[in-house]
Amino acid sequence: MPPLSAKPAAKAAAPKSAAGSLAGFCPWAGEEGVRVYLRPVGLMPIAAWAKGAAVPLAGGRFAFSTAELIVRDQAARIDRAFAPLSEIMAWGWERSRTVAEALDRQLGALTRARAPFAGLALDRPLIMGIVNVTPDSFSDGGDFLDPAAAIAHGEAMLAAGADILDIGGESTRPGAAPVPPEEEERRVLPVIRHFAEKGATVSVDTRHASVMESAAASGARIVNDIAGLGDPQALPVVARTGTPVVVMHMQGDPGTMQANPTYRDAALDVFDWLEDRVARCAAAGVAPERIAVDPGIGFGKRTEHNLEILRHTTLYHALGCTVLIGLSRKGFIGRLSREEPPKERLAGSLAAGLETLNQGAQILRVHDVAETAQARALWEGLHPR
Ligand code: HH2
Repeated sequence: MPPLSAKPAAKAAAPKSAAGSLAGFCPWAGEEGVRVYLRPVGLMPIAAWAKGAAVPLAGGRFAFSTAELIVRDQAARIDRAFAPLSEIMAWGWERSRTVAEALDRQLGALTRARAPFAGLALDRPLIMGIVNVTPDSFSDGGDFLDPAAAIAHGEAMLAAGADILDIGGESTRPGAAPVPPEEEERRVLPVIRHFAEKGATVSVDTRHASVMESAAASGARIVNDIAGLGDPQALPVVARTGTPVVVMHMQGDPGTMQANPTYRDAALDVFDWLEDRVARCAAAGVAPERIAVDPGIGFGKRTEHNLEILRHTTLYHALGCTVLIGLSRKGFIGRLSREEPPKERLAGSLAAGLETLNQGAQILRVHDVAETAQARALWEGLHPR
């Protein structure tokens, strides 16, 4: 092994430029249609910010001074480099004003402190407990179809530390058949009313605008839409009711999404798609503070797509919204392990969930609230504010 002080040869020959090691990086970055992305890496404790060594990540417990700079065009070209932020910003100005401004916008969104989401402070990771009032959900179908069972389950989740209850009446597992909105309402509204009357923060897990509207009227404070506001009436309903919204990415629809999902680059394609949805929301008067973005683990994604997206969790903070991750008990956990059935995927769910917390994710959507709350307590102890 060379001595630690040995300097790489390339460093001695680096050209004199404020962009340092990036001086010759990606000469085509200023061309029309090229996109740049910033993925914070090497996260440090937030105390590094007070010491002036780094900038804060989304107002949370981490700070960063280095990022992966990713540049790609509309075709197949993609370049990646790791560098200090100061070099990345200098490089941007050396390429073009448009590149520099795009980087500046992303850095602003990455570092901005986050307002509360649906009235809930984001000073600790939030736990969204899943209440599936369905006969056929992939991991607990039929367990809570009866409203009394769903209510008892939600009560137990609140007692165990859930910050939000996500109540859904349609399974979206791969191959699931759609449920008519009237049936969905029949399943979820009594449960939503019960928890709203208790003052709990309730989200409705639906892709149907009519269900969003009736759920909001019944006290749901958040709309969670796996179709990313695909129903043409969904965005108008969200804008009109003033409800905060979870915008999730899905490729295709549940019936066919796992047939042959393809991406140029999964993490970046999902980023672009979410960015477009956030822009559409802004145009309709729904500000980023009212939006949680979710890359949609398992929705039209193979195992390697899911892993690539999870590795890039910090990238999504550049959208300027809350970041929500739902990976609890999902199929890729079994595929990476020993093909355990869904109810035996808790350890993998916690391991991957903690990995996303280590990248600043603000909300975890989970089936196992008590166990996640214990993991969060440990995580909070290890990462003081
Ligand atoms: N995953 C499921 C359902 N809704 N919403 C968001 N925002 N993110 C997710 O990852 C997500 C979601 C699937 O999980 P589950 O509800 O347990 O299963 P099913 O759809 O079979 O009811």
